Amino acid sequence: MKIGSKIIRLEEVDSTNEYSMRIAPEVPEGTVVVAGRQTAGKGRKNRSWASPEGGLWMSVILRPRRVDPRLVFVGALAVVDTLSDFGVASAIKWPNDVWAGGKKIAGVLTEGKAGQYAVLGIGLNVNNTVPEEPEAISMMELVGAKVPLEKVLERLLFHLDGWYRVFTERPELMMAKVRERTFILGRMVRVIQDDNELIGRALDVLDDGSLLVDVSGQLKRVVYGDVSLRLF
Ligand code: BT5
Repeated sequence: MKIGSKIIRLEEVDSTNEYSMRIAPEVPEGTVVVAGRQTAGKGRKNRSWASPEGGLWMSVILRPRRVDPRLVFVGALAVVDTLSDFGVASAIKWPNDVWAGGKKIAGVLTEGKAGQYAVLGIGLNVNNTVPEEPEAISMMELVGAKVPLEKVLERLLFHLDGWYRVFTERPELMMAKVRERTFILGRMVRVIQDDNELIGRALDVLDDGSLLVDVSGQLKRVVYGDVSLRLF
């Protein structure tokens, strides 16, 4: 299985994740869906994801052996490596964002049906801007010129394929890299999960993907999920 050996290209779609879930039962593993724009791009908890022309909006259909929330890091690491190929320094904001230049440049959304398929969706701001999101930034804004979108996709697929292999075979190695690439460690964070909120210092990303936070001397493990994280 190679990620991207089959690519479905759409000019416009509601959401590449939604589309991928519709076709997942009938396509080979590693199939990629990429769209020029999304009319209903989504983040977690049905937050909306701005997906105008010029960005990279894509999903890959996978059939992992078991449900593993760490799949999200395959996407985040692949984005960081791709950006580095274009001279853009970035880092992971646990759990599912990639930040560059102090702003959010990409988001990862994993979904799926246990035992059947998983969809790994990535939104990366390339030649688009997101004027309605003050915290968003794009490659074009950072590089100061347009970036060849097709090359970005090519590099992203290459890195996704590599990291997916590591995730499958040596997840602890992948987590070591996540730890290295996460910029929030050592910083004060506010973690919001449903009605719960905690404030503390982010200490570590554990091998199971959770975040270790020091809350006034008490160590708390925050499990990956629909967690929002604010920095101070
Ligand atoms: C995410 O959610 O960051 C996951 C985004 C995944 C998008 C991809 S695009 C391809 C695939 N198909 C889909 O429909 N989705 C995936 P979350 O952590 O919940 O963050 C969402 C928040 O990010 C929003 O509430 C906005 O504040 C902000 N946001 C929206 N659009 C953005 C953009 N283009 N760039 C940066 N931030 C954005």
